[in-house]
Amino acid sequence: MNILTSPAAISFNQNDIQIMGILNVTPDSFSDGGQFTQIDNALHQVEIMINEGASIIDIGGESTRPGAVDVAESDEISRIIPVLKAIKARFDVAVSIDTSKSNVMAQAIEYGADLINDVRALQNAHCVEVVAQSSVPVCLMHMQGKPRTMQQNPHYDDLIDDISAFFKQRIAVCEDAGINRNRIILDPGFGFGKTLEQNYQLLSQLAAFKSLGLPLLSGTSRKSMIGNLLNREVSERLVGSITTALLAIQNGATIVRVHDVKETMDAIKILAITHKTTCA
Ligand code: 8Y7
Repeated sequence: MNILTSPAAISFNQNDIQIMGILNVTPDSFSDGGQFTQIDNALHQVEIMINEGASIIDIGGESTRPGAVDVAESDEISRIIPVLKAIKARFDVAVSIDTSKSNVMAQAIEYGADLINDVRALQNAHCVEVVAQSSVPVCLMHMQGKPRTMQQNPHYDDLIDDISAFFKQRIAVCEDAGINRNRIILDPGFGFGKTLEQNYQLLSQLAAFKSLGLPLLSGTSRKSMIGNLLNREVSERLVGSITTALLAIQNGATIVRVHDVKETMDAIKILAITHKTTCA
């Protein structure tokens, strides 16, 4: 186990652990109140996360929390692209763009995005083609339903089998379009159409997806699966976030998407040394 810190590209080596720091540029983001909408604030926040050990910064312009409404493409572009440009001009860090819209993907790729992070796994129109025409890696996340209604009674015949089948189908679509397997990262999508029990089953059985042979990304930071289990407000979910991140890594995740980079890094360093590690 080797902890990659910046500068770094996205690593596909199963021994490399990477922290993806969340930078939200949506005005209605539920956990930072949209306070980083200004570019200067965004850059400041990015610099802190890099210094704390994030090697990937994830920028999102659309809130996908349960109940969230759709954001216009032009709004997403005007939120994301200036921040992407500013980060790439200033820092040597991999930038991930959290979007499901093909035109946002295309512009982001043009301005140097290092990863497309799509919670809809490239299912929207033209997304597969846009990514195929580039050489950028993509994270395919599983979601059941749509953000507005996904937490209303999610159902699976078999949670792990159903999500595995979804991954296989999306990988096949990508490969057919010319996206090589070695550009694909998988994410089971904690909180996206899953009950509390299903989220914790996923966390404990994450290793089941390793048989697909692709890197696994896990995003549990500050989510309801923590709040609802522990009865904690968003601001009180740090311990739960770190604990779930660590469990995800122990169960096979190599990238963790987090708000609290410094604290997560402390925990990962302790995990890594027990795996006889050199920390980068
Ligand atoms: C995830 C994500 C969100 C996740 C990946 C939140 C954009 C909700 N969650 N992307 N995005 N995985 N890959 O609470 O779990 O951060 S948004």
